[in-house]
Amino acid sequence: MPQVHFKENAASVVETLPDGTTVHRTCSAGIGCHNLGCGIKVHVKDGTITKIEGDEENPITQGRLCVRCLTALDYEYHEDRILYPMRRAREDRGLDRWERISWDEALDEIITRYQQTVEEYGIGAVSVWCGTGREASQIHFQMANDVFGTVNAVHPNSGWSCIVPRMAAMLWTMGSSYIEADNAIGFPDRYDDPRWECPKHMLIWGRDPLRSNPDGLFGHSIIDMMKRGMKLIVADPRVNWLATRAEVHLQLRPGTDAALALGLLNVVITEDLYDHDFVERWTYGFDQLAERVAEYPVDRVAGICEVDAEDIRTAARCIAERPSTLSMGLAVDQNPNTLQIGHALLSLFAITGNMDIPGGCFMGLPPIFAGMAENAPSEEEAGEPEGLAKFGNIGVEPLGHDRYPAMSAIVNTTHPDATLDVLETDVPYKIHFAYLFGHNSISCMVPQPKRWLEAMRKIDFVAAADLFMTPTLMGVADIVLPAATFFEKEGYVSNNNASQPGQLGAIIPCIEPEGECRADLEIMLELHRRLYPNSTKPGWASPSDFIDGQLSKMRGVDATYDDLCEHVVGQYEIEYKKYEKGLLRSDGAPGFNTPTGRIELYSTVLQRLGDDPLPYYLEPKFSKISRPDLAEDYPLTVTTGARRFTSFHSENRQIERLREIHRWPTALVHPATAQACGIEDGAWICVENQLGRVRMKAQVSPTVKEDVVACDHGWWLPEADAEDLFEVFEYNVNNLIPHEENGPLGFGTHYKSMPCRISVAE
Ligand SMILES: Nc1nc2c(c(=O)[nH]1)N[C@H]1C(S)=C(S)[C@@H](COP(=O)(O)OP(=O)(O)OC[C@H]3O[C@@H](n4cnc5c(=O)[nH]c(N)nc54)[C@H](O)[C@@H]3O)O[C@H]1N2
Ligand SMILES: Nc1nc2c(c(=O)[nH]1)N[C@H]1C(S)=C(S)[C@@H](COP(=O)(O)OP(=O)(O)OC[C@H]3O[C@@H](n4cnc5c(=O)[nH]c(N)nc54)[C@H](O)[C@@H]3O)O[C@H]1N2
Ligand code: SF4
Ligand SMILES: [Mo]
Repeated sequence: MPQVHFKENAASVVETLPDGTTVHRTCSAGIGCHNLGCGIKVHVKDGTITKIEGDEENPITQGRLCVRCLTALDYEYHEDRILYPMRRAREDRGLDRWERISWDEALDEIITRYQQTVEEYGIGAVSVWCGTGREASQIHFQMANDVFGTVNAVHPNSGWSCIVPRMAAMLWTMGSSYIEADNAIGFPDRYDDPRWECPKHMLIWGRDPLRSNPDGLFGHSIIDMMKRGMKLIVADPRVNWLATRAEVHLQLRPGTDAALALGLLNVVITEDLYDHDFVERWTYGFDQLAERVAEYPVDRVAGICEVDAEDIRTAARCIAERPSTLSMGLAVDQNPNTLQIGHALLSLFAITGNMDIPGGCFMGLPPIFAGMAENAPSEEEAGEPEGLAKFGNIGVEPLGHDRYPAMSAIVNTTHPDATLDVLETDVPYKIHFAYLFGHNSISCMVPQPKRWLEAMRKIDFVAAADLFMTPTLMGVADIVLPAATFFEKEGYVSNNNASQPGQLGAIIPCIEPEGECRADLEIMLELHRRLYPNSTKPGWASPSDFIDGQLSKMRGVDATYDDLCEHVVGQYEIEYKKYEKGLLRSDGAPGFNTPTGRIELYSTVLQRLGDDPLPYYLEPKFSKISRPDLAEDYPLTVTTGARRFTSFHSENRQIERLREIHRWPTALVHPATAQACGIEDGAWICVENQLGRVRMKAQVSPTVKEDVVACDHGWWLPEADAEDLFEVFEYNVNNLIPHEENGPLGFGTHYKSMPCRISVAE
């Protein structure tokens, strides 16, 4: 069992400078980022932050910070921050008619409306919404259950197209939690540890970690490993910085990922480059996989993906050299073919013997993520959720799970797309109450945002907590609560909610909250206190109390919040070849945590869930091949959402220093295409398809394929008229993305491959 270990502090947690300034070491989390825990030093003078710098004592981030953390001061003290609870009449939704109220008034109203809803319509009418990766998302599922007593936790990202499909593929075919490229994250001396080996190659697939630092893989660790000799293979329709340094850049047609992955498998098998011993001892279904991949010869795949056949062969040969590692990104999820892309890529690294070896693909214990039943603490350990117990709806499924039962096996939210159907039709019942935190659906998360806005407006009462007024809050909220930043609250960070061991860090408050801001956790504890005044449940008295409870449920963690604060950050010990040692299965036997005990190249789980047990390719539903009729009007392909350094989804648009770097929503257009359409660099253009249109600034650049347009996501203009919802529908690229075009089991959608045309905007 990997344990968390702490390095003795070389620097004190709080240092006082001669002028009285105190310098606080803490972990950065969740304003303008996920809860990632980059080491940060905060200079405070007379209760005000004066300077921010990287914490070189942090063994993982070693002093590096991105531009969003470096400008966090501008965020903290921005004049637009919401500082007090506010209310507006229901008929004023969309209008800038807020009145300041007290916390008591706000909480009383939320509770009254909640209780009325439950009394009149039953607990099913209550919903709790959350976005990505902040403190709110750490506690989302539990608070929906424990405080609000509902199973209808909503995360409306179409097809749950963010990390969950990857996790499903990892869990169902490999029996593992998040499988990440081994970047020596758990060794105190990192890359110098003799147990670690530098990967020969890293395959980076639909991910841009230099900009995104996604869940557990910091971009800087890729650079560190490149300095030690690691070479890159990049599969991406765009030439990003890493692709310019790659041995092979597979510049595939958007959405054709599964075909490419099957082509790589084809080379490895036909050229006999696989690890026979590993395949024999540890995998299930190799012959069936070999038969399936025979349907994807390299020349066919090269045609589908518009990639050079020789490049596919070279890439496969590189990956077969051990150790090699895989970094899969969001493009894997944002595709209805998602489970098959994941399955094929993981199988590729499994049969080449790259799983769970030094410098290979690091496997994790089964996840404590999203309330997964198998790994959740027993009811006895956790205590019964008060809310659920009160309404006796334990076992009741979240909305949409009747149509997409596979969702229940991986995540405890409603099915995202089915949620819109329910809101629009009131079938099987109407939602009357919503609490939103850390979530900006209308600017960012949902496709067809106008439909969602209209549907959310049908909800009788909406309360929401955020740091800034957003198009979503302006559009639908009745009560707004001011949320605190990580400078102002207690908390913790852990990679992927501890499903993939990495670091565990403390969020240590260093200033008093601005105005009357409160942490999401504090707000939940207060609501719990008011709703269940007689509760004796341990862990609900204070944030640190609650965090202690969370930590005590984590495997390999024997620390309290105070212990964490003393050291700021801890690392998980790394253990390789866990499958040989009985460390991956709940029964302690050697092997993998799958029904056959082996890595399932032929997945008995997918078969049971009703999908093909072997990976296969699905042509994108609206592509020029599937829909030549659409291609006549919309000959180009739009891919969306490649991350920018200067924003986190819809956040940070208020920060002038960041807007100076990247001011407008931008579309990358190839020079040949720009010329054909009469578009000049920097021109405002209209990007449109059969579903809608959006305005973007053209950046004419040879970094995209000739017939591909790559658009920013998450745009709105805080400087625009609030009552025009900050012009969100002018600039939100999700106008072009379809509702409910998910894969067979309900996962993935077309955020990264839709048809479009472009023209100079009027
Ligand atoms: N700065 C910043 N960092 C972030 C975020 C942010 O908004 N801003 N968001 C966070 C979140 S929630 C997430 S999920 C992660 C995601 O972060 P990543 O996994 O890095 O994902 P993206 O940036 O969406 O896209 C990565 C790459 O996929 C490429 N791509 C586009 N279409 C396709 C395709 O069809 N196939 C393939 N193979 N590649 C394609 C893009 O060109 C891009 O280079 O980032 C997190 N980090
Ligand atoms: N076209 C397209 N659309 C996409 C994507 C794409 O690649 N392309 N990416 C998708 C992905 S992967 C994701 S995860 C979603 C993200 O979708 P969302 O999670 O809805 O997006 P955010 O903009 O991060 O919204 C978070 C909101 O929470 C607020 N906030 C920040 N910190 C806190 C906090 O501590 N407490 C509270 N209460 N509020 C806080 C922010 O101000 C912001 O308004 O977007 C998806 N949308
Ligand atoms: S990844 Fe960048 S923005 Fe995010 S916490 Fe780390 S330094 Fe800050
Ligand atoms: Mo995401």
